[in-house]
Amino acid sequence: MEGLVLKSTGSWYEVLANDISYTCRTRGKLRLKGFKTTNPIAVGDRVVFELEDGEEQQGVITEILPRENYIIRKSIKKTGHGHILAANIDQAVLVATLVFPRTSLGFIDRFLVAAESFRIPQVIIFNKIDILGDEERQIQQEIIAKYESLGIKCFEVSAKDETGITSVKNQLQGKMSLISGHSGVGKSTFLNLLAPHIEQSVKEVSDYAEKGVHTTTFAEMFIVENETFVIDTPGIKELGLIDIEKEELSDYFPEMREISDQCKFNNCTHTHEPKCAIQDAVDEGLIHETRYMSYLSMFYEEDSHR
Ligand SMILES: Nc1nc2c(ncn2[C@@H]2O[C@H](COP(=O)(O)OP(=O)(O)O)[C@@H](O)[C@H]2O)c(=O)[nH]1
Ligand SMILES: [Mg+2]
Ligand SMILES: [Zn+2]
Repeated sequence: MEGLVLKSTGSWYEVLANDISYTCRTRGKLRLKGFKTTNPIAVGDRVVFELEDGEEQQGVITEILPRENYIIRKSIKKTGHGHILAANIDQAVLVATLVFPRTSLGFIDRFLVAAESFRIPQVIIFNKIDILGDEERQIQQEIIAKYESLGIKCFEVSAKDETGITSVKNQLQGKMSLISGHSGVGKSTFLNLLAPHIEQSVKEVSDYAEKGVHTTTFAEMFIVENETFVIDTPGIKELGLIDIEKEELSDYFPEMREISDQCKFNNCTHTHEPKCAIQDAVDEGLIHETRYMSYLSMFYEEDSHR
């Protein structure tokens, strides 16, 4: 049988096949070629499994089907190994808020760059528009115009009074989406609205302020409806920028990638070099200054801070 991994604990997996959920384990060593990972199978993997003798809902995974993409970070436990967080993601969705809490542009760019490095299309949902004043709404629309010019779909919603939810539903329909964002932006409220059966616990923002508590600690997939899945991730750290080399960073800023071959030096880092197409584009207003600032901030970041 073929199925989709909804949950992975490391020792057993929840696999969905024909609307039925099976508890599966693996037998022996199961690995995709060329991979050194601490976990062979991740949420989102499509697998082949067979039922255990005499069992109706317990199986053994025998094969992992090739992945469209996957999100990996360096393993903290085993050097030279990766840890796969999720596989086969159709889109990475960031839930952001202009206020309460404020999602910084630097944080948004980090998320976009990480997703871009895994070749996953990005979507931004700006939540809590019900509490924005006119001026804030204006600022938000300018931010949206900026990201939409980069080809990123943006939505303005209020999970509280259910404004703008239908268009987001359409965007998620039939896809496997990874949902991320700071604690308190309203991810759980939003997921509950999409699929009340998910029953995520909603926490007051002030509850988090104490210690940055996370209610979700590992990636888990939820079925919104037939063929529509969301994976709730604990946060941006889970996406991680750890594996991006400085030299390739500008490749993950689409507007920089487009013109970097016009720099005078082919090893241009776009930080101080003369005749740099990217620095020129910033000066001319063709590349947004905040995007370039995000680039510099990621570029100069010490490895230990990543
Ligand atoms: N005003 C307003 N509050 C919201 C909205 N969405 C969520 N909240 C509130 O924000 C707080 C955090 O929500 P929660 O869903 O737990 O955020 P999560 O940490 O991202 O899962 C809760 O008090 C929610 O009631 C919204 O659209 N407008
Ligand atoms: Mg939550
Ligand atoms: Zn350059």
